[in-house]
Amino acid sequence: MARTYDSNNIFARILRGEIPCKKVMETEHALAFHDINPQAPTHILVIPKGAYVDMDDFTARATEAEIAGLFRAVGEVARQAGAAEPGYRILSNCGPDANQEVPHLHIHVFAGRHLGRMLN
Ligand code: IU
Repeated sequence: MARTYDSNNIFARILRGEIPCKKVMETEHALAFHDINPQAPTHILVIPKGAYVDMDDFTARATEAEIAGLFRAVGEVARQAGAAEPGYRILSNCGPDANQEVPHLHIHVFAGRHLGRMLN
């Protein structure tokens, strides 16, 4: 069953402007900002503006425009970071087994070093 959205989670508060972030890009459907605890030289989080807990929730309820908007933003963020070449990794933790920390969908964009086979 889908998890309930907590509108006081930290990323919801960032979206409402209650907490600052190091913004990278903002579009109609997405906000991108630097991760506070970067795991690579480039570590950016891209989040939908809508209230979605995780990828499961997003892919079940989001509109086509929201889905396209989020993924366009991910690609754009990576290009702007100069990461399209030599490459980057995207990752989204969904739920407790994936150790999802913040219950608002976020896509990690890692770049700027050789990333090995997996990040955990
Ligand atoms: P996770 O996929 O839910 O495990 O990742 C949450 C990320 O959010 C993690 O990389 C944190 O460093 C990051 N983060 C942040 O950028 N700003 C914050 O205020 C908090 C977490 I709390």
